[in-house]
Amino acid sequence: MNSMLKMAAAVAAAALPLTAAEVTGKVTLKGTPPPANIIAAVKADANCGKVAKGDAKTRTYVVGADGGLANTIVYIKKGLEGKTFPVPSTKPEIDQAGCMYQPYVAAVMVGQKFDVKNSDPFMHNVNATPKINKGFNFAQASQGQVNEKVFDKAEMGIRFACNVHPWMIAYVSVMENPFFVVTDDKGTFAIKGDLPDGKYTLEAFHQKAGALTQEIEVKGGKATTDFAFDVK
Ligand SMILES: [Cu+2]
Repeated sequence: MNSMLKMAAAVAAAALPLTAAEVTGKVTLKGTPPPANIIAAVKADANCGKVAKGDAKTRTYVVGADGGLANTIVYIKKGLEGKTFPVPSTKPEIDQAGCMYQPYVAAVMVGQKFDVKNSDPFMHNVNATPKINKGFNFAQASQGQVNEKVFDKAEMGIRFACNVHPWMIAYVSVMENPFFVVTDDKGTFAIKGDLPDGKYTLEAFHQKAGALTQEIEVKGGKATTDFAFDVK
């Protein structure tokens, strides 16, 4: 191979990850949601009261100053049928800290392991009640205890609850492909990965506000779109 051909081959190889894509945008909530409630039971509880940091509040709608809606899962819902993708190498953590689940909303891919942790120096109980997947219900008696879990079927909004502290709730969604993300506290999202150019249905899913879909086209690895939910 002459040097020009070698160079051309090297350039082609370097350009190979052409599918590295980014789907970005913002999720907002129109109108004014009901205010978050202070969960007085946290401070009133003999154990929780010792570890609570500030006032624990309900998280039905977590909205930023400009209407940005947090805790919304944005993901590619259609357009990838028949394709398989590797499970993300990251291992999300669902923590119990200050008698609240952190985060309130999480998403994992089918087959992606995640940790359930107890950061508090007393017992919590983790009761996951899926409709499609297999549920589990176990105690985490000691501080720092970690249990690894995995779901093997796609399912949105699996409820996690603690039977010791009834206000402790979290929602975990199990996604079919790795192209998903949970909006941050400004409502923004950026789905990154080896997503081929093409047309897709993008869905924004919020545990209370519901789901909205948009047709998008990823071109040159880029697409951007916004979602606006009504208060429900
Ligand atoms: Cu608990």
